[in-house]
Amino acid sequence: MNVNPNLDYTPEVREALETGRPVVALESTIVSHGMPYPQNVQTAREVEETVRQRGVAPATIAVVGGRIKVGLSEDELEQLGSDPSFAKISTRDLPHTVALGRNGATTVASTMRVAHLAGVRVFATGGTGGVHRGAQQSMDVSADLTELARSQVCVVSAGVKSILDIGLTLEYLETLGVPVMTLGSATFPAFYSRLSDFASPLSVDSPEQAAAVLRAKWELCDRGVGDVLPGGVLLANPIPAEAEIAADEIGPHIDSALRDMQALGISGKDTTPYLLGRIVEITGGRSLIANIALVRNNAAVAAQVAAAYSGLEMN
Ligand code: PSU
Ligand code: MN
Repeated sequence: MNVNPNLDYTPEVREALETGRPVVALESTIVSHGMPYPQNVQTAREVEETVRQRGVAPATIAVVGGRIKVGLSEDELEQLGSDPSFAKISTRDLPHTVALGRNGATTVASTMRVAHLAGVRVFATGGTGGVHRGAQQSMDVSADLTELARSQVCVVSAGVKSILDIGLTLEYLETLGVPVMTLGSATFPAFYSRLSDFASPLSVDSPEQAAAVLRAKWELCDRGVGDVLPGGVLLANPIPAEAEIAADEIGPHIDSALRDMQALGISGKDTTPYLLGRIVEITGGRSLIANIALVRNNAAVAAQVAAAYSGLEMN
């Protein structure tokens, strides 16, 4: 177990890591900046329970008072969901948040980095960041993508939202050498919708197959002489059919949220939180119901992948 002096583990996560039981990492920006209170805290608790029910320890990751938490207490989870002093922090922000003793909610990128440090190999989220529409001008490409090329973590997500340019996001991941595979489908999913307009670069039929790919990937990164080239894997998991909002229905709402954002002059790291909140408003809360369903579904799959991977690791 990694004894990095900046990391604090909950007893549950510490015990799991010490005894080789599987662990699933969970991000915290989705709680603080991705959903309204109190549904955010309730969802975070349900997601942790979903993971536990499969015999896997949940590690929700955030920075509290400069300490990097690998697993949160009940009180910390409540604080994360309700206290506006939790800034959205990506990988670049981690050192500053730690050194100045601040509170931070970790994005997919920074959660991956912490999971990597802690030796947690599987991570569940809702949707990952990607190449933003108009990135040819703005150069707005999420650090989630570059982190996928570095940290040794499998991210389970429902694909990327069409607030992003899905085609360019897939191109970028190809350039970075990140395996992108969809569970049980040949088509890459678009978060609220099971189908995007893009074929998935790879697919797998089961969590066990996904775990086998992780093992092969990481075996191929290690020359056995200490120079490891890790990097992650993106496992896309389509939203459950009963919760999906079809692409032609959500598409116009996303376009109108993007227009509102432009009119307000919002850019940079505020883009994603603004759009998520605005789409919930425009859909009268329907998108939030879909979001909660897909996060829980991703947590269930991540737990299965983590369990299968830890079985392979022991062989
Ligand atoms: N996409 C979603 N829901 C989210 C996010 C993205 O569908 O909650 C959050 C995640 O924390 C992700 C971050 O890591 O937004 C990406 O932000 P940016 O585009 O600024 O990199
Ligand atoms: Mn950005």
